[in-house]
Amino acid sequence: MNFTPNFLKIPLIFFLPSLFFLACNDEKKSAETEKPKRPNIVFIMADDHAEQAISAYGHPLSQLAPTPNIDRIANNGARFINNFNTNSICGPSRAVILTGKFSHVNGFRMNGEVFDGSQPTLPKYLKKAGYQTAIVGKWHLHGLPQGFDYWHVLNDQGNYYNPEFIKDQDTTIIEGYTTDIITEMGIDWLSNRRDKDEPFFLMVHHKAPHRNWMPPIRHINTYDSIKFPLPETYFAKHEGQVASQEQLQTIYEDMYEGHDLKLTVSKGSDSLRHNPWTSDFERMNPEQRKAWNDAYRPKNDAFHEANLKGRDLARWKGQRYLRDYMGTVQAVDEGVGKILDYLEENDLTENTIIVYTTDQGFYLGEKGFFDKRFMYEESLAMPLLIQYPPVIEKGTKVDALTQNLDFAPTFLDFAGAEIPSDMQGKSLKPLLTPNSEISDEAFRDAVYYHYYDFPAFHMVKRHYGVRTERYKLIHFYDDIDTWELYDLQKDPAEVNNLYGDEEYAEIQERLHSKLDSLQQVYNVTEEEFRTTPEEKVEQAYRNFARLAGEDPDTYPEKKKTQVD
Ligand code: SGN
Ligand code: CA
Repeated sequence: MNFTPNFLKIPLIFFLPSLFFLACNDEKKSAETEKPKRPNIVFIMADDHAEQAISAYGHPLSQLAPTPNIDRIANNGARFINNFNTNSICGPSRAVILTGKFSHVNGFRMNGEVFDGSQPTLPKYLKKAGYQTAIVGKWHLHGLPQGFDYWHVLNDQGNYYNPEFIKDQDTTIIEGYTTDIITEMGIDWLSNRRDKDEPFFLMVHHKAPHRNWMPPIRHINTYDSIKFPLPETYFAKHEGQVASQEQLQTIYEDMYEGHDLKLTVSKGSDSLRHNPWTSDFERMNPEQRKAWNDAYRPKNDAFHEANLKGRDLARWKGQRYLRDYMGTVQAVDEGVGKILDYLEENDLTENTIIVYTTDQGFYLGEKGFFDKRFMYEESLAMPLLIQYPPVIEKGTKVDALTQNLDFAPTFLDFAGAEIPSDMQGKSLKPLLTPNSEISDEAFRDAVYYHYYDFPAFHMVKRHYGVRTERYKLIHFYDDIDTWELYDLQKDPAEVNNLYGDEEYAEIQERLHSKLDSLQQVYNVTEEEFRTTPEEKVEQAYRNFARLAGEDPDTYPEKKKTQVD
């Protein structure tokens, strides 16, 4: 007997091959889902964004100018509170991030050098691991980006208004405000330019809040009524700190009143006082320029009427600086919010590592300073926030001593790629994984630092040193030879140089030997301590005097007087 009714016979024969294919397909699918999921990585980096100006870090300044969107990353993931750079200056920090190697190994020691783009880098390794790679915004390594499937970068430092961007071999001016343009470029790549089936690595590099702190029109007046607290060390005398006495980055002595502080020549006028690089303002279109002048004119007029002198004038400059700086930060925060929203709306949040950081720390008036470069805390610290919901618990705080050196190994680790043995950093993944075998204390007992960019802008002497959880030892060399030692627990503002203090003799010795051993571990050779010929130092001072509109014969001497 045939139990199969005739009407079913034909269709069954007809469908058999398709059923077979379906079964195979299912098998293929399950094999695919078993493949480790490679997370996407969105790396957002600002330029010169101090921890003091990110509200997730809790500093009083930032509470008056909060960054709610950047804080979303901290709340959803981890906040590193002891993350440092290895060389506090833009290009070198970027080179360290790309290579996972110190400046003396990747070869990019100071701004103005050309990065050897042929060397292995993070984007190249990620590409090999199957990632699509892209960078938009500030590059500043001279030479064109390599290892990226897509890049569209600012020409050199870039400008705040209507900046020039380079893509392939073309340089074009893009109308608008830099931070907004860079955010849009990032979102455009995410939505229109990538292959949606592959994991991706996107670097969004902002220019802001870099000098000369020009806020977008919508934030020109945002902080007018806020009185930011100036640091206790605003009028520091730098006793026992020779390099600090000789720097040229004191807000009330070295800022250009036009270029930096947007001060006009007189009441009622819109012409700026000392303004060595006119193109920052001249490149605005008439509409931007009008909105700008209308906003600054009444504030500048009030300044002229007040006729401030001495410390009052110095304090006024500090306020103007902080208000402008925070205005540029607001646009960065809004941009971060847009990218986070985009990722959420497109179901990308679960499988994307989102990072917020900056190329180095920055002074917001501590010791009277702006800029960075020094191995002191404000400049050495690098904010670092990371979210990745499948692994990192919300509100994680990492105390370990970490560095930008660790970024490349960390991303490769999360991507499931091998970490090359010549990378000098360590993956941060264990610090982010709950109940992992490594404690914050065991991760690293000291960080090594070396700054080379002298003579250059701001005249910060060459120096290197070591920082442990509690102490810091620094050697300034080149045209000086001085050591500094700080007890960060007792003196977080680093105003008491304890080098040579009997009470600290043993600690000093321990730090010296730690420094020696780190130099050995990281292959630092004698070659690193070559000094600059005297005539070059002298020439650089004279050039900066000219730039500042000062008399080259007396400029360095001026540094010895403080506002009293
Ligand atoms: C510019 C700035 C300096 C700053 C360097 C390096 N002057 O030259 O104040 O230290 O960049 O900054 S500016 O008035 O032209 O902006 S870095 O972040 O790129 O290293
Ligand atoms: Ca920078």
